[in-house]
Amino acid sequence: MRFLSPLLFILLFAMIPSLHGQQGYRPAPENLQNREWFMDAKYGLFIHWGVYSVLAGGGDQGIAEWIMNRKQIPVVQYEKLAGFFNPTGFDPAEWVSLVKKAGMKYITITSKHHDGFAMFDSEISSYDVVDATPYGKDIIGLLKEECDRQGIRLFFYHSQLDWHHPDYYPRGNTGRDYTGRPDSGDWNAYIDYMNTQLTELLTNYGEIGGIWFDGMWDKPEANWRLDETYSLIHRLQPGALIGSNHHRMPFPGEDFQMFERDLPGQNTMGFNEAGVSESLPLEMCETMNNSWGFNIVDRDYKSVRQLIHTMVRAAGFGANFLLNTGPMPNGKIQPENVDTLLAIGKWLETYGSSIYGTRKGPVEPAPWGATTQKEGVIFLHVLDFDGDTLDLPGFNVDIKSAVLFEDHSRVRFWQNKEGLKIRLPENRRAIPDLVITLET
Ligand code: JFZ
Repeated sequence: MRFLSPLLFILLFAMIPSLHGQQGYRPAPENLQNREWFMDAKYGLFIHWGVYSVLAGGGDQGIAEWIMNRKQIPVVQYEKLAGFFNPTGFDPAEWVSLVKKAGMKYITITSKHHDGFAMFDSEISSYDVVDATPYGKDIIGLLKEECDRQGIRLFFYHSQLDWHHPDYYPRGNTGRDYTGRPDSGDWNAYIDYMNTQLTELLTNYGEIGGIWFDGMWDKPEANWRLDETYSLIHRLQPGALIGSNHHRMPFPGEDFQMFERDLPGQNTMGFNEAGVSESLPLEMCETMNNSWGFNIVDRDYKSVRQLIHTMVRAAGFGANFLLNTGPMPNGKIQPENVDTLLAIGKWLETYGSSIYGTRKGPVEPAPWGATTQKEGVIFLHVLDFDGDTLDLPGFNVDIKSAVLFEDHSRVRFWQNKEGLKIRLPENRRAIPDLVITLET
């Protein structure tokens, strides 16, 4: 044992960098600043857009950006989609203005999804929007310019999983034999390729918000060389925030933790089993129907009320809300989504100060609602509660006053060692969120 343990130690250490991110990472001051900005921002637009939008889900519910894999389309056939991608109606100014009206502070857009197609001008590949489509313009570049103009931060969703690249080999759980790729390939050449594309994204478009990784789950045991990738990003842009949708606790080098279609700590989806980081910013993503990319038959839209509730509950957990839309192949945002975004934006025009710049409140979100707080005030968000008196046992912050957020009218409350009781005003059924301001 005495001989074995140092050996084991060395072995383990040799493995750690590949498995566990950027060793010894210390976020730069601008990174820490951006984390605060991120937590204040609270609300962003997620955009899944690629050549798959042309197929619009193929008439099946629940298929969009996964259509290549779900319908087993070989690479040579799938590549033809690029020839049909001509979103002449794409107007970045229209998109970014919508984002602003929606009350959102940032955009996270797919620079590359699992299908491997780059929505930016890549030197290392011709499988990109500039080289392979009749449109021929750099979508990411155009959007970034407009974001800079209008003061919106841009993040890139970047898939580590790649169903197109031949060197993504040995293949993982998806994108397997149907793609028609050779049964050989150089994994390290693939990682080099990915890092080159990331370098392009981090050097050709000015300052970006960060990188939202996805796809490691396709090959959990592979050597993703995360240490190298994360170091590269933080070297090129120390302020860029890195997150990864690996459904595990954040690895060193990651700057925020994300939750897919679940509130932090909840697991209705079955894949959100990781815990919740106590030190990093959090973000929850959700989509407006059941698809990320554009699906023409998926009309299962969530209501404005439902989405406001999710945003408020996320804020009650201290998490951002990243709400997704899948633009159509003509370059337009689905009109139903535009309506929803504007309605939530209208709500935020009034209630935004109880969301933006807040941190999670003193009691955890519960079926009745959630709490948020900032300097000197706690916001009580009553979402689903029919009674007259809201009982909050365990609420132990001293309250000076309680008023209705809307009109500052007085709200009765009782407080003792056990907690807080609030008498709620009547006629509040139609309100998506009854906000009460507690002065501390
Ligand atoms: C991933 C992507 O596959 C999907 O297309 C979309 O971009 C979404 C935001 O992120 O979704 C996943 C990834 C992994 C699992 C589930 C959904 N998983 O491992 O269970």
